[in-house]
Amino acid sequence: MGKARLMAAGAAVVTAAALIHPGAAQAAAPAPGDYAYTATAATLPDVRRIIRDDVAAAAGYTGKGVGIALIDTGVVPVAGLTSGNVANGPDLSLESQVPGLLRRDTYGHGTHLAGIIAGRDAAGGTFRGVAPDARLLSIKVGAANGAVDVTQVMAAIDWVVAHRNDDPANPIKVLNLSYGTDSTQSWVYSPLSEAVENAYKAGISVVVAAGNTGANMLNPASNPYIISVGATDPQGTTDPADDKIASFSSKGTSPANGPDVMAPGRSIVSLRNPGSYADVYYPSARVGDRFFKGSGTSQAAAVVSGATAVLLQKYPSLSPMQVMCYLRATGTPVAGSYAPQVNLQNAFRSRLVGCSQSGSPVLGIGSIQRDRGTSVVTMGDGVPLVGERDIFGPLSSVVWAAASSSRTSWNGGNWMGRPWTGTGWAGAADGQANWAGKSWSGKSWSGKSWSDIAWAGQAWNGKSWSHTTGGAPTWSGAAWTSVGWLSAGDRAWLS
Ligand SMILES: [Ca+2]
Ligand SMILES: [Ca+2]
Repeated sequence: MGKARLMAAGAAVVTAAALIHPGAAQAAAPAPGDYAYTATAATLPDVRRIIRDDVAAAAGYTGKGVGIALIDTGVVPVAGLTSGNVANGPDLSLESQVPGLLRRDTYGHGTHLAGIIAGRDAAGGTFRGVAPDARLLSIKVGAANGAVDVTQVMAAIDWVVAHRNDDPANPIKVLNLSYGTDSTQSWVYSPLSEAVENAYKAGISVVVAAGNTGANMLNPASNPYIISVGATDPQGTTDPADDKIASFSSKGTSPANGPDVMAPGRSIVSLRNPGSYADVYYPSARVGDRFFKGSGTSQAAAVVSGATAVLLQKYPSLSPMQVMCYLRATGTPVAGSYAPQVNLQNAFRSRLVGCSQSGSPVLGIGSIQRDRGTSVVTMGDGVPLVGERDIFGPLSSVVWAAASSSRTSWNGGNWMGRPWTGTGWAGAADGQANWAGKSWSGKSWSGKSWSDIAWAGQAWNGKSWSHTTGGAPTWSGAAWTSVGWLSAGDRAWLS
C-alpha cells in the first residue's frame, strides 16, 4: 500500500507507511472448498475461510507460542475453552466479591469472544477458533449487565503489561479490547488511551473494537498506535470479494480516522454461555445447545486478535507497528470501508520491506470523568461513580499516567497503592488455570452483587446477540444503548 497518514482529534499527527513485496516463490496452500453457509450466521469455519485463516492453519500456523490477553467479562469453562490453552488472570470486576462468580463470565460476552479467538475442543471435537493453539489469558472486568468503570479497564491493561512475560513459552503479544467509550476529550489526553499506548510500547499488539456507532470510532480505538477494527457483513458467502461494511460498524469520515482493518462481525456463531445474562434475555440467539450468535465490532476485533497471533507465529519478530502495517497492506478491499479486511493468505505470501510510524505521543493526563463519557456505573443506592476516582477512592490521572508509563502502577496485588487482587496463581480447576482473588473487605464496593449495580453505557462493542434475516435487517435484541439491558429494579439512570 502507499503511504497512509493518520490523523485523529487533537494536534497529533501519526503517519504510517508500509511497503509490501509479494513473494512470487512462495506457493499458496490449496484453497479448500466453500463451507456450508447460511445467510443468517457466519460459523467459525466460515470466518476462518473469509480471512484465509484456514490456509494459514494448513501451513501449520495456529497461534502456537503466542499469548493473547482478553480484557472483557471473563470466561466460563464450557467445552472449547477447557483443553488447556485458557487461563484466568485476576478478576477486577464488581463481581469479584460475589461467591461463585470469581473470574466467571456472567454476561456471555467474554466467552463468546474467547471462542472466536482461541477456542479449541479436546481430542475428538471439531470446534476451532482463529488461533486455536494460542494461549488465552482472560482478565475479567465486566459484570453480568456489562457494568464496568473505565478505571477497571485501565488497571487491567496495566496488569497485562506487568505480567506479559510471566509465561515465557507464551508471552503476551496480543491484547483484545472490545470496549470503548464516548470519551469527550482527545485521545492525546485520554487516560485510557495512555494505557493502551503503554501496552503498545511494551511490544503488545493492542486490538481494539472500533465501536458500533455507524460513524466515528470510540476511545481508545481512536488512538492511532493501536489496531482498530471495524466489522464486515460477509453477505452470505465465504468469498471476501462481495463483503461490505456492516451497517453498525464505526467507520470514520476519512482513511485518517477510520479503522485500520476489518473482519467479519455480523451474526458470528461462537460459544454459548448457558444461563448468562445474554443467554437468558436473548434465547433467539442460541444455535443449538452449544452455540450463540453475536454481532458487533467486538466479534470483529476477536477475529483480528486471533489472526494477529497467527501472523506473529509466522513472523515472531514483528513489532506492533509492523503487525498493523502487515494487516493493512495485505488485506482485501471492503465496499464502504476505508480499511481492508484481514487476509492471512496474502500476508503469508508477502514480505514487509518498510513500515514506519511517527507522531505525537499520548499524554494521558486528562480527565478520568471525561473518559467515561456516558458509560457510568451506579450503585443500587443511587450513588454514581463519577469524578477523578476509581472504584476505591480518589485517583489523579497525572500521578497514574507517570506510574503506568514507568510500569509501576501495580505492586503485587495492589494497583495505585490499593489492594485489588491476589498475588499469584491459585491453581487449576475445570480445565483452566486461575489467578488468586482478593477480599475487598472494608472497601465501599465489597459485597455488592451485580444486581446492585446499574449501568448506563454502551462500552462493550457487542451490537446484538441475535438478528432477524431477510429484507431490512432488524435487531431482535436491544442494543447496548437500550434500557432493555437492565431489569426494572436497576434503573438508576444518570441520563
Ligand atoms: Ca491504528
Ligand atoms: Ca462474502
